[in-house]
Amino acid sequence: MIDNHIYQSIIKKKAQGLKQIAILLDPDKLDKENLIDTIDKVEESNIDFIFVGGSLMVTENFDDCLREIKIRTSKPIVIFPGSPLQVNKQADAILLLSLISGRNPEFLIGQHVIAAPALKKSRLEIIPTGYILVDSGRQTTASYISNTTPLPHDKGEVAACTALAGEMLGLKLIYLDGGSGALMGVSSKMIEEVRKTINIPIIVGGGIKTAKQAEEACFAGADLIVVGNAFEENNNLIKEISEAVHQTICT
Ligand code: 1GP
Repeated sequence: MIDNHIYQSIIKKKAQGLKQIAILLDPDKLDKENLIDTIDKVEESNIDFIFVGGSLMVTENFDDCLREIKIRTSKPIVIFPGSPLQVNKQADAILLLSLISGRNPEFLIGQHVIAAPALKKSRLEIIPTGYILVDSGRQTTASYISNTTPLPHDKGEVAACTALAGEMLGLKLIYLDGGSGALMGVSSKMIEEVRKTINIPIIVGGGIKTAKQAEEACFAGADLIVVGNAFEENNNLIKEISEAVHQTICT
């Protein structure tokens, strides 16, 4: 798929003031039975996207996991890659992440150069995304692996300037992430400051465990919420949180 219809669908929903939600699946953490059960729950819910990825690839499940998801659902599959090894043409799109909160050239451009030929061949829809890792109260795998310092939790103005620079550089989405299993999610204040500063859609994830947290992030200006750990722990939350997100309309 080489058009940009997934990105356009996000833009369209944003223009209507509608909010969206993605479940994040980490193939390392799911055996086949769990995966099938989770996808059944996703099918019963109004989850908009299935994000697949992880900081590491400890198992060899990545390819099988994507195949299994594709068999069981027609929801769009978007790779949220931890490394160039996660480029896989079975998905529909990939977030091409530039870690703009960090100052490690490998994650700003180095890995992208390595991945570029495989990305081109994959024919995936490529969505250039400014990834802003926000301090969440403890070191996360993402900050450790990327060898970058997360943006301070209470520095909304730094997040806003970082996002603005990303937008000016032509990035299409900004992802504010506390990191997987964050103790504190990204604050509403930070989301609001970023929302006031940029026009492109904002993704928020990391540590969202309840419908209330998801709603607050939406009201603050998030366009797309990502939930991983909370759904892994209790997949009955998939329906509840996705309904809460869709009921949040901001104009
Ligand atoms: C992590 O934003 C994602 O990069 C999701 O985080 O697993 O904490 O929901 P959680």
